[in-house]
Amino acid sequence: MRSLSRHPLRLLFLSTSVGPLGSGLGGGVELTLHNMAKALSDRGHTVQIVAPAGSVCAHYAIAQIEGALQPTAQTEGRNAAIVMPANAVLANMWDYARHVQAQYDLLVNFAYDWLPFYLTPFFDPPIAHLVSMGSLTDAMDRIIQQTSALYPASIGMHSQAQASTFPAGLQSRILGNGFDLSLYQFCPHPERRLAWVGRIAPEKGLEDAVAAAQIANVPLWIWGVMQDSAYWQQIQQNYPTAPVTYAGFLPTDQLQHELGRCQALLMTPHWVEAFGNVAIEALACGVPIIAYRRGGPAEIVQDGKTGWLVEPDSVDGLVTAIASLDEIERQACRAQAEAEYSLMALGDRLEQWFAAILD
Ligand code: HBI
Repeated sequence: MRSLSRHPLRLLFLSTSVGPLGSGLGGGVELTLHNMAKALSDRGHTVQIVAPAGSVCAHYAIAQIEGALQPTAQTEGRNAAIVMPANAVLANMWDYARHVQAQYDLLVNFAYDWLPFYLTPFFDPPIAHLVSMGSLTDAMDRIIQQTSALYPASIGMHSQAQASTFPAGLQSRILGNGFDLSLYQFCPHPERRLAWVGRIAPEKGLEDAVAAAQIANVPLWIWGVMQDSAYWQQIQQNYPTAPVTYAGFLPTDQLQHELGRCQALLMTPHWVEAFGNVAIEALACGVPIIAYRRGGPAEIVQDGKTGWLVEPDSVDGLVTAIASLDEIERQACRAQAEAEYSLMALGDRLEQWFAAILD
């Protein structure tokens, strides 16, 4: 087996199929792929990316593949059949991989789709699968289970909560995530305002944060893609006098500047968030997190030290936590990001994962 420290690996990253890298259509997995490429190339491994045409990812080499984008898994029903559009970019990406596979030690799949899992036994180099969301459909549960049974070390996930949404017995390695913390500035003295960051959509539970801000009478600033404007209109009708400002979608460098000047980040998910990248971005700026005890964020927040964990769906719990923010040291938040979620920490976890697969 190639020992990682002496022999750098030649890695082929196969991106999500729902949109070109840089379009935002791939959501959190775009940031995850970029951070993993940086963590691994920083320590000498070579990374080649395969992604839908029109992709951009810093200075990494990208094979741009034409074809029809995949429908998003989270909009399919639990018992949805597997869909392969004509001239599917997903199929074309894996046909490209078939031709170049001999040049790589390991393939890493970032698509939450049936085909890459099904193809695993047909390829010579091993395939590591980064599963980026919780259980969504029976077909995906089955093929992930079958792949894990054949290749026990091959399934990677972000959090235990995410892994627990899949049928019992599925073996997976919990990777957390990692960020280039030099992009995030620590802010010791915030303004009197709270933050909420994410897609404006029902599963994110924005209405609870608005209700809490109204009761606590603290301004709430909201950043994120306006995915469901009817939902946002409904919130404004239900809370006409709430002290809230919707400030649009910001790229990382501007977001971290605004987020850093907030007293806390409110995380109010009504679904099981696989991880919660924005929680780490907040910690990196010294911003405490107030989150429902649900999903990935519940494994990130150190209750009472880097934020407060609240009874799920309890607005009163959010209000009590807002009143207790002065007990949290902002420096402890930055320290946790550096200890657990740096690119170095992620790189170590990835090398351990790859070594387990290559054994
Ligand atoms: N849906 N079919 C499909 N394939 C993906 O790779 C995919 C998706 N929906 C969302 C998504 N990826 C990413 O935005 C999340 O993994 C973050």
